[in-house]
Amino acid sequence: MQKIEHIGIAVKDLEKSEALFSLLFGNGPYKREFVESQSVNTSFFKNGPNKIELLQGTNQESIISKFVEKKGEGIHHIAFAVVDIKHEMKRLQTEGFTLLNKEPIIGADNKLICFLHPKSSNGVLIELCQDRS
Ligand code: CMX
Repeated sequence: MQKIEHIGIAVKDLEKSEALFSLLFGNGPYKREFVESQSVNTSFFKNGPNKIELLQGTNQESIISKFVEKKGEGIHHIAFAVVDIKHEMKRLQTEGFTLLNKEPIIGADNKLICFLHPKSSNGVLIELCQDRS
């Protein structure tokens, strides 16, 4: 497990939040992406070495829409970079963490990803990210 790759923030209105975070960082997003597998529209910001992903659900059934409905806007997950996602998935499963994906899936920003259930990690939704390029 390596550095924090990004922090995901669930929002209601991506355009409004893009404007807000652009003011916060003094920079606009460097990328917008629709992630079909997750039913989300995303917007990525870089601030120094840090990366922030804003997420808005694309329909009512989206995990992000449900999260915002239940808990309100805010930090949704912390993603960690990994070199070999399959190896990390095996290791973490052996250590007792609950994996939400049996196999890595394709996520935003050209990554292979896997989530750990927050109930197995002290209430924090953790994402593993491996570069695809
Ligand atoms: N962080 C911490 N806890 C969370 C959470 C989150 N992001 N989302 C849900 N929970 C908690 C809830 O508070 C709830 O806890 P209680 O039982 O104590 O109330 C419990 O998990 C179950 O929550 P739920 O609302 O019933 O939601 P589900 O069980 O249907 O789904 C989860 C929860 C984690 C399995 C689901 O969100 C998931 O599969 N996440 C992984 C995929 C994902 O998050 N995709 C969106 C991001 C995509 C991207 O980054 O591109």
